Amino acid sequence: MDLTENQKTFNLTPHDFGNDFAFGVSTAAYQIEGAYNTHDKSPSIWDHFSSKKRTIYNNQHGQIACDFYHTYKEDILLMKSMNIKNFRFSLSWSRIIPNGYGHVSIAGIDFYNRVINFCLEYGITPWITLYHWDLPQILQDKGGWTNRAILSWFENYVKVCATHFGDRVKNWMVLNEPMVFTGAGYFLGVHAPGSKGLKNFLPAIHHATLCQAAGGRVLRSMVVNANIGTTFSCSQITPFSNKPRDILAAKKADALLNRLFIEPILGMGYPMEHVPVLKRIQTYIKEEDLKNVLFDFDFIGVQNYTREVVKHNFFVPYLRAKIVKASSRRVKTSLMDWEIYPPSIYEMIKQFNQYKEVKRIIITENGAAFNDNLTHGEINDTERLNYLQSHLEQVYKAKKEGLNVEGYFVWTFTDNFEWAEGYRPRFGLVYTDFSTQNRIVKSSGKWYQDFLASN
Ligand code: GCO
Repeated sequence: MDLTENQKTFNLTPHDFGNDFAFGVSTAAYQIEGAYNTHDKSPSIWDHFSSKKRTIYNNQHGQIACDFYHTYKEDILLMKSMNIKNFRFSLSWSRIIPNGYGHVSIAGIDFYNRVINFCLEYGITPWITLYHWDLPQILQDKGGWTNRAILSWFENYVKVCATHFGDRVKNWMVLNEPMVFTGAGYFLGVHAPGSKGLKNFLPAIHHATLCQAAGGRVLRSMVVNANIGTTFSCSQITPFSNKPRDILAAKKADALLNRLFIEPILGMGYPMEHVPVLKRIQTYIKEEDLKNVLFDFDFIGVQNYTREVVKHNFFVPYLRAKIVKASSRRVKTSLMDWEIYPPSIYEMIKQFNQYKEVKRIIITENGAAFNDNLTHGEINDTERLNYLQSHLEQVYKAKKEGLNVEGYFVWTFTDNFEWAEGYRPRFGLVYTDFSTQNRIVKSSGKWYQDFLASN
């Protein structure tokens, strides 16, 4: 493999990041497990949403995905062979409690016990995300995240998970990217459950904010020595120009995309000054909520992929701000049309370090999708290799400046179901041949393996 310029200059080892720095990989239940109706598992909102026509690229779905439900041992052994010591995965609520808040599935608990035990047997630390977007459809039929009852449903779900797994799992994340699952799923309608408008978005925001803290409290009360976090999607927001209205538009977008869920945790409330429409959340706020949205997380998961360039646009309701697509800016992009802009991860580490109450920051997702071509049984994914190395260099820059960052998890291990885009975007360090379920370690995966072994 010809080394690119970037590879010739990349000379970091894990040692440079400090002994307590956690390197790993991140995945999510609906994107990898398959076994969508095995035993008594009930449909999730993604099973339901992807069963409808034209919601997912080429009408694809996660009924099989990477078949991790059946291949978990092989995949974990492959991680072991790649020197990966930290594995982030999520639990499927509808596999564990099929009716959402009652009967606990023996088969569901057994599956995750087998995954956890196999990880521990091979010296891999499990990092569990409780909610990565796959709400039981049966709860969505009762309003899902727009129904305040989700607070008790979610607390019960977390208690069940803590009861069964808390003796062996110490690293937990409560929610994955609430901005995305409320925005795409309850405002734009482009993700499950496909709801739209403020009447769904605003209650979903508040109930997710309540649940991220409530989930933390349940874990704190039930799991000894728990390391409790929650995760946020975040991108550096750059104004399109120095015009005051573009600078204001960028501030509005930053408030909505980067601050909306972290600041209530810290007692700062919702960032209404730049997004006045958020004042309408008052409708859903009860007196006790003001303290119940607070929680002292042990770490915050920062999930960064790109940056956004934003300009004023009068015609965009509520925000008057619009993202300027990367493809129209003639910049390097990934297959998702996301600009490849490594300094964004540095800027986000810096921005989240400004919240003095945040104890630790872990990059719980970073990665990129490219066209991965299988050539003579190999995938020479140089673009992904350069992406990962250049982003790690930015993380190191932050670390060297004394900023708080204590981990880096690559999104993702194997190519998997990329939500509305289906299987077209491949993010994996490992290639998934979905027709055979064979795994082929890509050049980026081989590099990560060597990097993790180097010191
Ligand atoms: C997210 C999700 C992942 C995605 C990944 C690539 O951050 O949106 O956590 O499930 O697959 O980010 O888009």
